[in-house]
Amino acid sequence: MFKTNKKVFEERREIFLNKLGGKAAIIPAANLVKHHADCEYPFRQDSNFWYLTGFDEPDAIALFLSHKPKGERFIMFVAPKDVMSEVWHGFRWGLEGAEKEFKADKAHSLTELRDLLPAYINGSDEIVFSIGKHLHIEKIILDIFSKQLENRSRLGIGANSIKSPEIYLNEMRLIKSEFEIQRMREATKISAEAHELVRESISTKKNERQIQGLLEGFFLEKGARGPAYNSIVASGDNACILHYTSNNSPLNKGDLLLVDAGCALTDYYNGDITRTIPISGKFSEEQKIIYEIVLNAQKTAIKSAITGSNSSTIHNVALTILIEGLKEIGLLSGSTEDIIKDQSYKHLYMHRTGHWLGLDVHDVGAYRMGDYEVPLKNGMILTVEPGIYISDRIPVPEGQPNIDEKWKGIGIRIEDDVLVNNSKPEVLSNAALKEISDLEL
Ligand SMILES: [Mn+2]
Repeated sequence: MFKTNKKVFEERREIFLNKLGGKAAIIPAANLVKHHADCEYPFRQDSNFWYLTGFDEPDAIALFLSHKPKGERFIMFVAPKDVMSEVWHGFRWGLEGAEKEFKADKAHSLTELRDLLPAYINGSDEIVFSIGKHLHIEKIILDIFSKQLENRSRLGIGANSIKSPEIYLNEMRLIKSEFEIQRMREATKISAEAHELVRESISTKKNERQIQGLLEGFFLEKGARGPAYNSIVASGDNACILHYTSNNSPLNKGDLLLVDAGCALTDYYNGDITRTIPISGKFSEEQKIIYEIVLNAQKTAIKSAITGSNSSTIHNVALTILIEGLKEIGLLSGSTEDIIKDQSYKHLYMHRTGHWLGLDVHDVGAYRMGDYEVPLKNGMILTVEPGIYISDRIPVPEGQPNIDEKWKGIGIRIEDDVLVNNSKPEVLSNAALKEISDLEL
């Protein structure tokens, strides 16, 4: 029964309705997903639905009717109150709660959707609905749309297309409001503290799973909903598997431990932090050399996360430093320009340097459109996460040096969450230390 700041959601709906300008939007909540037999995964609300309603129940449908007069524009279809269902599955707000607490202009039972939807949508210029994502109600909406198309040729009214709500919502969600920035500070603070706890406790832990337990237990203890994504706890060579989540290997003293983990708050704002630390409390010579290259790339890339810059610039800043560092120790050869052009670094660095962060871990919003790079603006939050992964899984590209055994099994990534703020990027996750002197005992 999560209550939240109603004003925030009201303001967002107002902006969204203005953007819709005559269109009718249908935004469905998430559904429960089966884990096995009759057990479900923990419920995770749809981010767009949450962003506009703050309503945390499955299956609901929200309508945004910008073609209707004020007071008839925000309609919710929800599960009605039901004593027996609530005894089994928990509290529901019901129709009255949807109107009183969540400020719906009108709430209906979900069972009425099919009958009432056509009249609500009638008179709008266009229907706004995400095709392919909500198959359980897509047929109802397509039926209404095709009837309207038929009528349109006779009556001259009715929707003439279906548009994606992402056009409007991605743009809104990409820039974080003051309220959202506060929530992101909280999510990144708890996430950063969890990484500190891992470093402080590592000498008492014997395997990756215990580290995962420590992290995720800490998230819950601090009142978060849980991990924002499957925590990656990867020791030694496991760190070269980018999305390693088995987390079941023993911790060996001479290895590094890469932890990529963050919490999700009860209102779904996420942290996303990676730290790589020596399990024994001391880097080997080779580990330290690679770590210094990645750290230098990461810190320099963060400095370029300023207003007017863009995500490709940040990536290229990091990439150039990684390549030059790898050239110096004989793991790459040739001109940096050619290496970038031929992508002959990709056996050592195979991902981009960051992504937007917010209600989704890989948050919504374009990075570029064709050749146009989306410029960074104040209030955007992104991760900066370069890495180097040395293994023999990917063949060395022609013309590049073979990898000496002494480097193999080193996987390092350093990731922070950065708020764009004029020329002074703010590292939200800076409570998680990353200097070599901080990581060594
Ligand atoms: Mn990330």
